[in-house]
Amino acid sequence: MSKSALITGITGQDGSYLAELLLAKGYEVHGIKRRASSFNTQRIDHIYQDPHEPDPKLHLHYGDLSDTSNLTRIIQEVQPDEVYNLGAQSHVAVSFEAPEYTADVDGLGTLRLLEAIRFLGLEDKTRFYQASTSELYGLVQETPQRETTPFHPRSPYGVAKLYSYWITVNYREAYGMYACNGILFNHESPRRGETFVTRKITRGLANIAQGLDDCLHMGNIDSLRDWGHARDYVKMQWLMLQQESPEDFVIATGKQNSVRQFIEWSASELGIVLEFSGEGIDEVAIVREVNGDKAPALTAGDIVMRINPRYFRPAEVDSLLGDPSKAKQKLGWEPETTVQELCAEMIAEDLEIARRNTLLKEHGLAAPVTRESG
Ligand code: NDP
Ligand code: GDR
Repeated sequence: MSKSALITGITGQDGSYLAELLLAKGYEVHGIKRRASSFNTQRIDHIYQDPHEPDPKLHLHYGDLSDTSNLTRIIQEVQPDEVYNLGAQSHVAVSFEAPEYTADVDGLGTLRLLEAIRFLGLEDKTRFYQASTSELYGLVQETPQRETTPFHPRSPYGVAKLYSYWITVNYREAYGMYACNGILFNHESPRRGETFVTRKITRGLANIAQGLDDCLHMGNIDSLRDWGHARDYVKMQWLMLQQESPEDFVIATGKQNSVRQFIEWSASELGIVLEFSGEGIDEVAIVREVNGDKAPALTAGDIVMRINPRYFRPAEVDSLLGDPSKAKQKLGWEPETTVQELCAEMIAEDLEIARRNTLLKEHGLAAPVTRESG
């Protein structure tokens, strides 16, 4: 009998990679998707299986983490061996604008799932993975951050995730459930949402290089992050549920870089040599050289990045660096992709999209390239 898994957030970056992984392992995969007024399944369209065909292995259910009865009904129907709680309002800056919604979905949503498992008497059968985050460390108390580092979240998102972290530990301790937290540091991919910083940069610069946009407007480019590839990280999510007993793990690369560095790498992948000039909110990135044919719209002297206070957060997490020693030792974790390889992959895909849009534009067919804020 194949195992069954339920993924909340299956339409997101991680959900799509995890669904691919579990299908390849022979799982029957169930995912919760939100009702939206337009299609929101682009990231999983390539693995979609027609429910009208016999014996599909991928099933989508309408649902929402704010809806207890809906979650309970889905878990009752699916009787999953594993639940991966990846669904969340996952944007830190947005959480300052929608703190109550974020608390409901990212905090109480986790409780609703755990309580549904318990209420249905599945606590011995169903294993539970909680998508915890390096944002728990916030104002860091120790560098690098490990499983034992104290938490000090700095956003409504971080605080909501803190509740989820502890309620997961609590259900493990109180009811003996196999429930664990993956404390994952930032992980990116070509499927990353367009308003997270790496994708904003790769998509923005690719568009600028092709003449579809003129300038990136950025926030705190001195911010330091430990970036890995989402495809590598979902393997650890699965592995955490395959251990003899449930434990919490930090997943990170152990390497740190600045947002400014990520901008430089992205430009360099496009054949652009950048120079940063000015200080604080007056800092700009100027094109010094253009090599190759990837940036036909640019010439030396063009300004491609400016700082805009709009993208500063009321409270910032300045520096994160993970220590993945425990995962290395117990899960055999080795990140397979370096941050430069990640950046190259993201630029390659965003350049391809920008070139397609340019071609459409030349034929009077282009959909406008949306400038996402965030
Ligand atoms: P995404 O933002 O790409 O995906 C979030 C998913 O959650 C989407 O499928 C979204 O649906 C869904 N969702 C949002 N609100 C609700 C809701 N009310 N009810 C049900 N589903 C909802 O995030 P990632 O894939 O990057 O991250 C996955 C999880 O891991 C998140 O919980 C995130 O907080 C956490 N995390 C992420 C890290 C990262 O660097 N990526 C690091 C550490 C933790 P829709 O597509 O309709 O918007
Ligand atoms: P983060 O990711 O807040 O770490 O949360 P994000 O990519 O949004 O920001 C990283 C850093 O870059 C700085 N920054 C900007 N960020 C955005 N989005 N837009 C900008 O213009 C900009 N300029 C500078 C930010 O201030 C920040 O310091 C992500 C999410 O995936 C969470 O769900 C997850 O829990 C954590 O990673 C780990």
